[in-house]
Amino acid sequence: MKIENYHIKSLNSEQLTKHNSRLSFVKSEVNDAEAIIQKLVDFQIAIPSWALGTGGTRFGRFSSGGEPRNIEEKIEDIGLLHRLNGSSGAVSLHIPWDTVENTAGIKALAAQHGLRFDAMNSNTFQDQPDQAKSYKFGSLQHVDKAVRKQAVDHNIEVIRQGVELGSKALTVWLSDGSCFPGQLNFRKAFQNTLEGLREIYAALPADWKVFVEYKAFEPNFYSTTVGDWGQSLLYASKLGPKAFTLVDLGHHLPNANIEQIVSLLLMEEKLGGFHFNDSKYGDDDLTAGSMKPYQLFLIFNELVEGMDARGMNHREDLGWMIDASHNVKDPLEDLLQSVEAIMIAYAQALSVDRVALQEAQAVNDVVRAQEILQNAFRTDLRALVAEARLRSGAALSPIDVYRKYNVREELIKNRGAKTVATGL
Ligand code: PSV
Ligand code: MN
Repeated sequence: MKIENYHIKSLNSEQLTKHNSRLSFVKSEVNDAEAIIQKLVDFQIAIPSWALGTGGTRFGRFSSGGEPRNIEEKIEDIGLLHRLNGSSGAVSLHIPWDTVENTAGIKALAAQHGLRFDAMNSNTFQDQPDQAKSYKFGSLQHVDKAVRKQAVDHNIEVIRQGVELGSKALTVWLSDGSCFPGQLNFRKAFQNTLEGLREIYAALPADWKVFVEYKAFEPNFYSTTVGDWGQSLLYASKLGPKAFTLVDLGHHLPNANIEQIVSLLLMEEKLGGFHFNDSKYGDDDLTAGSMKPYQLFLIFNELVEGMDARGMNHREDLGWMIDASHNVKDPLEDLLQSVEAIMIAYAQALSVDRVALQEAQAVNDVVRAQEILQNAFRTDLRALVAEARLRSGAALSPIDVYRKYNVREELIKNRGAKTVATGL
């Protein structure tokens, strides 16, 4: 389904009067609205190739129909999102789910849609049909050197594919760990993993980064070999300056203070990137901002403060990605909602009165500090995000355009009702 400029313009013009009155109200509420709008225009969030199909659980998977059948169709779907919101200009691929045969063709297609390739993701948590060794008992941590070598070689192959596509980063998420006490020698598992990561690190081109993603549990339920930010930071520090920690919001134990984690990682110059999602219980793969929007804002508050303290470029210096694909919504509508929630949290964080906050902190004025943060959170900045979209030639209301032009129905007509995209 191709959404043309005139589709977007036609709905935008119907919604413009209302938008302008909301915008002028917000402009009267926040300082320097123009600077915030420009930052929102610049900000881009990568879409994971595996979120374009409906996610499943171990109990079942219910397709929305019209799911992309190949990498070309995945890029078309992400191009559509980017056209609608102007903020989804990058794609994050997962190998081997998205192994590319025709690199030049795929690059050209992505460029046509204004997309670049963000971090590449390796997969040593599943066995592939043609694979010699099994990852049942882990990959880089494995007691058998041949399994470890196979996992290292796979990661090096992912880097090779990424180089061809113009990506600049590799994300390594390992499901390695153990399900029962006594199954694993923790120290040996750590050392094997570090050795493997060092070999992968050595294969990185000079301008590449590697992100070490951590996760507390699942699929292993007793220990995880990269289980928290401390372990990830330990690996990243031992590896060297091209290695960073990646924070996936769904990968913490309940009530973890993620904003504090982010602040300290930034301080240590070891925060590499993000996987955004939301959750109530664990790694629930829910739409970003759907459960804990205040937490999302607090995370962005630390990000903006920490990046500005180091003079970092908000758009370029960290990898911004979504990692969510749950089981009931239309995946494209869900991604539009996630991007919107991330942009709102970013806008709120940009609007925080930092000077006043520092003053309140300096005199232990706890009440004032809370007022400053909650004032930013409770001011409705959606019109600023919509204005940024308008200025990028995108839709004031992406979901309205998507629904008005029956995108899902068209996709089902073209691709079929029973298609299933690769992913989990
Ligand atoms: C693991 O739960 C994870 O967050 C990693 O980023 C994987 O690459 C991705 O999900 C797979 O869906
Ligand atoms: Mn993730």
